[in-house]
Amino acid sequence: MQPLRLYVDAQFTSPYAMSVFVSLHEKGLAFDTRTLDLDAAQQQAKDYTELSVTQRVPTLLDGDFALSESSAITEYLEQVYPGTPVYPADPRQRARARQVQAWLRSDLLPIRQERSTLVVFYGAKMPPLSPVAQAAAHKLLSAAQALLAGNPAYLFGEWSIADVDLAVMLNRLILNGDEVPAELVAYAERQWQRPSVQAWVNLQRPAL
Ligand SMILES: N[C@@H](CCC(=O)N[C@@H](CS)C(=O)NCC(=O)O)C(=O)O
Repeated sequence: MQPLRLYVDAQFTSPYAMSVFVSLHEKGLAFDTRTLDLDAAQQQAKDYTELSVTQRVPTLLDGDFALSESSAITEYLEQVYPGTPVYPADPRQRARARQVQAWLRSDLLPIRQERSTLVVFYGAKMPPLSPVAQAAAHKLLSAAQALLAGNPAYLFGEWSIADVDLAVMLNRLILNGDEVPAELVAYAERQWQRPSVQAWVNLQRPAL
């Protein structure tokens, strides 16, 4: 059988590519990785656009089936390779996990702009947050505190892929040295220690 193939960015800084990479690891699925230099617009090359109509990473190739959009990919993996789950089993918890994923991908834009994942994966340091980004950070932190009321180890009882997505967003602030409540720092550190996450964090990155 053909192994799965995952297309990611060459700097391994895409939080969306990371989310799929971690899911594949957690599921113990064999896959190879292909990198695209986004700065050189390789995502617009004809070969790639034939696989990915969105011209973005990640894209998963499973045989002759190519799929983009990270949370669509992880849901596909969950359905087709259910062995080791990356989503909660309970329908309401699973819906909440999807809610967290969708929210992190569609909201909080000022944080994503002012705290790029170069902070997370290259140790970059960015200037203080603008007022609009401070407001977004406040929203992120109060939502995270509400979701993690009582300080559980994970959002939904057991680990799920939503924990990794939330930890990346928190680490945009934490690793820049922005103020984040201690219990959220501890939560993000816990997610970061996971071997599947470390596998992504420790990838050999090209110099900037
Ligand atoms: N909603 C998408 C976002 C994917 C995305 O924005 N990928 C970025 C890298 S982080 C990309 O491919 N950018 C290249 C471009 O926009 O040309 C997902 O979850 O997969």
